Amino acid sequence: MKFADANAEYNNSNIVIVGVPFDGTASFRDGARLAPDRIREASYNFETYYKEYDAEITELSFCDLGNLNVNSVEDTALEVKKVAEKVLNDGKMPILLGGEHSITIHSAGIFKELCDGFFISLDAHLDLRDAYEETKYSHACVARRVFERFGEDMALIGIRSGSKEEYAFLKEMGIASFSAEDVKSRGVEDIVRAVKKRSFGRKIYLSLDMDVIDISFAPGTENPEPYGLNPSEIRAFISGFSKEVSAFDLVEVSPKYDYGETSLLAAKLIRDLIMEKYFG
Ligand SMILES: [Mn+2]
Repeated sequence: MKFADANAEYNNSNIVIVGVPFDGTASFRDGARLAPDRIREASYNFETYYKEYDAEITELSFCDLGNLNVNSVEDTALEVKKVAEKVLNDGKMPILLGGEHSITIHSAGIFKELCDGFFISLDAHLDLRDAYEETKYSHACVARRVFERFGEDMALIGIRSGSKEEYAFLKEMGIASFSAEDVKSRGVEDIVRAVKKRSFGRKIYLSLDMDVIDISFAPGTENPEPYGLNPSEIRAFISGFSKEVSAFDLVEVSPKYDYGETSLLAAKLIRDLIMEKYFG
């Protein structure tokens, strides 16, 4: 099954959706490997017409390449790099449907190499561990690996969980981060402005870990955290960054712990990003 309305040929597409059904480093709950297909199913719930732009999503050309064949950390690294490299080199925007957050390490790495842009993660977790359960490519090490590539060209938004050591590393390295509380007290627009002062209009890789959203709105994630952002706030971040976003991933949905609401929200946010980018 394809993502709804992803009916264009690859060559004519501006946006390319790819599923990455990998959750091999899951440490609490698993199930993210099931997410790409559940999100695709959920995408058929929504209207093609967007009143706010008076436009149809079917006016846009995008395609869905299906799922990568990934079973280990090694083939995930290889396959994600390969497809992200091709799509970016062809001047198209990749949208990766995770899968767990570790997939971002590989696609963001290629993005840095090819586009020299800025990285933004919407995530409850710092993910700044150097290694976790004996791998450096764990979902708990994403921001650390990204930092090694991007340095100061990154920002973490929605943070509310990390170890003492991770918070110390964050501070020591001066990584830009905005807690969920910061978003509540300052508002989304102010945070978007602050991040854009650092990204200087460069291309953005946006990684949306669905656990940034409060557990009550997005219960089906691998490592849920209370006191999170609400869907409208995420929608506002997508609006704020959509023009610069040139690569996107949505990760950590676990359909095993979901009655469908998390996949539905994921599908809607992807559709909104696509529309906002071209009609916003
Ligand atoms: Mn997370």
